[in-house]
Amino acid sequence: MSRIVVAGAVIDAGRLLLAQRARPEHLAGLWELPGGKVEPGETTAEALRRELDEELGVEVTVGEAIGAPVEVAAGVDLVALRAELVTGTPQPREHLAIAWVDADELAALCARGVVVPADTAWLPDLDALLRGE
Ligand code: DCM
Repeated sequence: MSRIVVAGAVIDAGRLLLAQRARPEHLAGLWELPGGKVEPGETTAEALRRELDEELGVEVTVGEAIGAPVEVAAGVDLVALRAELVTGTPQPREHLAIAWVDADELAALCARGVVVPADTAWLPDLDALLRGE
């Protein structure tokens, strides 16, 4: 059975929320769209709301999917969903840091190779959203 990992594209005032991974070793220090594994019985939206509450201490509303799912491991698909902050200011409870980036900053981070590889697949979609197209 395939497992789903959900990641959130939280956009506020033309900036995207990125979080810097603390683990595992091969991903530590890289920036990602925050999220995590969908547990049995959860929808992807429910899982994203839970993960962003646990990891960042924020409440979000979840919107549509962004881009296409990415297979991050055998039988593990990563999906990105739009999200908007409802309450709270993101705090890096499980990450090394958080950052709000505009379209140019996101492109620069991807070009420097400091974004989690799977997440770079969504760069065109995120770029369009951040530029308001
Ligand atoms: N993952 C990813 N990009 C994200 C979130 C997660 O590539 N934005 C990957 C990293 C792990 C797996 O999904 O291989 C599970 O994520 P986590 O360790 O955060 O539960």
